[in-house]
Amino acid sequence: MKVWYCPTPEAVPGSGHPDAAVVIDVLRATTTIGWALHNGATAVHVFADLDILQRAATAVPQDKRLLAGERGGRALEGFDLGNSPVAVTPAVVEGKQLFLSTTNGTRALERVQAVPRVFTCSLNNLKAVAAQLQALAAGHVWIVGSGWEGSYSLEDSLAAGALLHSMATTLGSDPQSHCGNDETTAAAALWQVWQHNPETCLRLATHGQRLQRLGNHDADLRCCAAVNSLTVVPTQTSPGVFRLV
Ligand code: 3SL
Repeated sequence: MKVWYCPTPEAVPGSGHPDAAVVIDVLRATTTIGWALHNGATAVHVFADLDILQRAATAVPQDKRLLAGERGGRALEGFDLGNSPVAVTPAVVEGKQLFLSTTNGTRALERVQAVPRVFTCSLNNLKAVAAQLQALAAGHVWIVGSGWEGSYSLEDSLAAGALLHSMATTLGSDPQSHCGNDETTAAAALWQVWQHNPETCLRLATHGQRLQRLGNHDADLRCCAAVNSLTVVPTQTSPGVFRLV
């Protein structure tokens, strides 16, 4: 299995035919998607564009849908939820479809919508995603970081490296043997630096600092840093729609 890490949606190649794409937005979109589905949401629909989200949501009865999202880390006016993984509790999301738009994560998901298999990953579900890729016998995998408005983000690269290590452990192989580009090799090295304290890395990252400036995000940071706290693999079942299959 060869892995190409693209640190931002903009870095995703315009051509190429991977077997699977794994999208990461540790802070916080793919962490929130994982927890929402784990806690009983029936689907998460992702959108870069808010008007399209609003129109699509009207197809689902009001008592069965929740609008969720943020811009710049702040919850959106008129929406039911922001983008906090600790807010998508069973009491809030069970039996509901989420319509989610975030600054970077949902844009990254849109960028790879046409890849045959698309999964979301965070530090919470590394093992589960690695096992899924192994089961697929995927030969060519893109890992896509969400970054921040087109720039590199430390926390997504940390998780990309962690996923590479998890895949190598699952396959019983050397992580370096799976690296398709230098970005993947660098991500793998990052994980070796912070594997014993990923929350420190999340707090150092510029977006971790942004969240801390916006208010108390301790619970979110703790949740986002919890390695393998989930066993779910959010899977794209139709363009822009993620479910557990
Ligand atoms: O950038 C994104 O897509 C978000 O996950 C950012 S935030 O953590 O919700 O502010």
